[in-house]
Amino acid sequence: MTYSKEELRHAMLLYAVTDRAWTGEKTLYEQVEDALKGGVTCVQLREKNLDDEAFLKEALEIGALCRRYHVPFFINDNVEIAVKCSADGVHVGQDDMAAADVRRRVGPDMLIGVSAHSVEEALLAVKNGADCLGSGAVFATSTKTNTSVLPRKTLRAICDAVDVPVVAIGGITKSNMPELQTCGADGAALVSAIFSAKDIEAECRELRKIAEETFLK
Ligand code: TZP
Ligand code: MG
Repeated sequence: MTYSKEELRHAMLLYAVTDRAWTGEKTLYEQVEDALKGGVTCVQLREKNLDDEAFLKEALEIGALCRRYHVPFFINDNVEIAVKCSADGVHVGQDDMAAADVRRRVGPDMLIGVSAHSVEEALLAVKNGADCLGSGAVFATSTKTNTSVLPRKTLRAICDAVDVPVVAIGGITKSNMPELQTCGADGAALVSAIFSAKDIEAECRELRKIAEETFLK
């Protein structure tokens, strides 16, 4: 599946980044399906501890699920897994493979997302082939340890500097999402607010409504 720039911008609206910390009663696959039913517009599979065989198996299954819902599917960090499961995209941080090397490895069609914490990082990522950016943490978070809060001014400057879609990430909840209204981002990426919810589908339905009010108006 290829996505136009406008489709990719829309995909940033409510972007679910997975975390298996809250699996148990349900599998990650079931949780992702609940999130899709609730209206998430993009899914990123983020696995920090799975071996490659288990990661690939899961990526193939969840990737197929996302395709059924016509929602773009990204793999976090692992370019080889992204290629093997024909993901729509791969998302890399500043400490992972540089965007230009990722582009050489994945070819012209796969979407590349890059984390950017400054205008310089954002411009370089786009120059090197990034299709979309993730910027944060916009609020304090305990989901990722090696991150600090990005000043709202910097987020605004990043969004102004690039013409690729930008998704805000980090500590976003239903109650603080509206604070992002004027930052220029195209949407919100969330981990714990989605995957720690008791009823993920209902939670995503509410988050989707707030995301539309925040980012589409
Ligand atoms: N990158 C910057 S903050 C973050 C990532 C992956 C974690 C976001 O998780 P949460 O639970 O939505 O704060
Ligand atoms: Mg990373």
